[in-house]
Amino acid sequence: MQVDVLLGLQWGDEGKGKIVDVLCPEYDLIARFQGGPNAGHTLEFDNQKYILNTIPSGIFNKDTLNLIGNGVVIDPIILKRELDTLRKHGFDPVAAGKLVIARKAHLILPTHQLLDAASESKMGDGKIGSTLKGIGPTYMDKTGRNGLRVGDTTLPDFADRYRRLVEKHKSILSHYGEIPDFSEREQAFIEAVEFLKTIPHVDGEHLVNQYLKDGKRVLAEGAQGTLLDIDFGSYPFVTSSTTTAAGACTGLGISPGKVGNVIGIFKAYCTRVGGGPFPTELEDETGEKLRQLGHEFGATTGRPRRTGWIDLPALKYAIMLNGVTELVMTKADVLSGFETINVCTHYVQDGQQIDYMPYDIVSVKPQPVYETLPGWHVDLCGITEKTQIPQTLVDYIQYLEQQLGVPIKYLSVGPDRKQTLLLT
Ligand code: 2SA
Ligand code: GDP
Ligand code: MG
Repeated sequence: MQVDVLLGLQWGDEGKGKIVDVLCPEYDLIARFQGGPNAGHTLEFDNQKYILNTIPSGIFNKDTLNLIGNGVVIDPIILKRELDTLRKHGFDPVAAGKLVIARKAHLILPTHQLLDAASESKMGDGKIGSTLKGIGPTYMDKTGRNGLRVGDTTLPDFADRYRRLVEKHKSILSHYGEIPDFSEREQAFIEAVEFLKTIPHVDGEHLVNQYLKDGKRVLAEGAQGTLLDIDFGSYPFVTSSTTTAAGACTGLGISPGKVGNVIGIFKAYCTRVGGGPFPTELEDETGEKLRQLGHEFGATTGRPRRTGWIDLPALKYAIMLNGVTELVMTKADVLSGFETINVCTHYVQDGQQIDYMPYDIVSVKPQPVYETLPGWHVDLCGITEKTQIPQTLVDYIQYLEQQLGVPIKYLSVGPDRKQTLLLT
């Protein structure tokens, strides 16, 4: 058996949570492979909306096990809060034995968040627009070989290790100015670490590989999106993890040969939250209309998302980097309110047409070249059959498939899990 990988092809928030929830009955294990509580994965069913930050999106399916992989960074306080909220809604994945954590996943400390905020406060216009969850500093400690891991929490000297790392952070923070009081958050952290011990810790790499050996089906769940990848995103306006398919290998402990289908998700238009280049951004009434109709506000921070038209050079790049084998298009319903739809087919830079994202995209700002296509003026929210899809949307799908060279397998026409159509 192989691991299928599901990930975002744009700047995140493509609807990964919803689609994992739709697909998870086909899988025995859902494994998150990178990112942390910067992510907000939204799921809707039975008139209820859930936002998951750290917990994989297979959690509502009673037959699926969920693994928080070694590539994820975990804030125990946020994870505890997520589980408390689920419990209030009648779901207790820990009691049900449906949630396990990789011992090798790194921990976000309260001081990582302070470092994140301190770093952003000094960036001026170059601010990344981080979610301030401490993601960057935690991955820095991981690669700097200073980090604390989930498995460390059960060691007798965990308190000493914690203290040593906090002291290091304090000495860095002192260069930024006065260190804010974090005693309350530290207390919450200590309590949440005790709680973390009640969730089974596993060697995730053995678990995933054993599942494959046993012929079980595994889906790796990505967070953020390809254009936020630490290597291939619009650096430095990126997150601090590998958001591409390669991240599933390092973030779970599987070999490249064990990667099966790569399911790439994209919105029928495009959004970005945080700083950085966005060639097709619409900073006008049309952009505002997209934001309002698409409810484009950060699932974790509530920040308004920047909006724009779909960007084919960016999508082609993402498909190449990930080896995407099938596509899912979400939020087609949001475009129902538009007379015509623009598709960016190329950019113009220094008077030349280019069809790729240039290295200096951050400073040079390539101009998008659009093809205008007719819209569909049909409310899609209630459609349940492929045959009900309006012809202009069928044409849009076929146009994208032809441009991108990969079939669109699912079409999502609303936030609810039922609002999903199988196309192929
Ligand atoms: P960070 O916090 O260090 O990872 O931020 C670095 C950049 O990555 C962006 N980023 C995101 N972009 C889209 N969605 C994300 N999750 C939330 C959501 C975002 C929110 O689901 O809506 O609520 O604001 C996410 N997480 C990180 C971030 O904006 C920076 O540009
Ligand atoms: P993720 O981070 O990729 O899981 O996406 P988010 O949950 O951050 O953002 C996607 C938003 O779009 C959420 O509010 C979803 O409920 C919503 N959504 C997902 N698919 C669709 C769709 O096809 N149509 C509409 N209108 N909303 C959708
Ligand atoms: Mg999101």
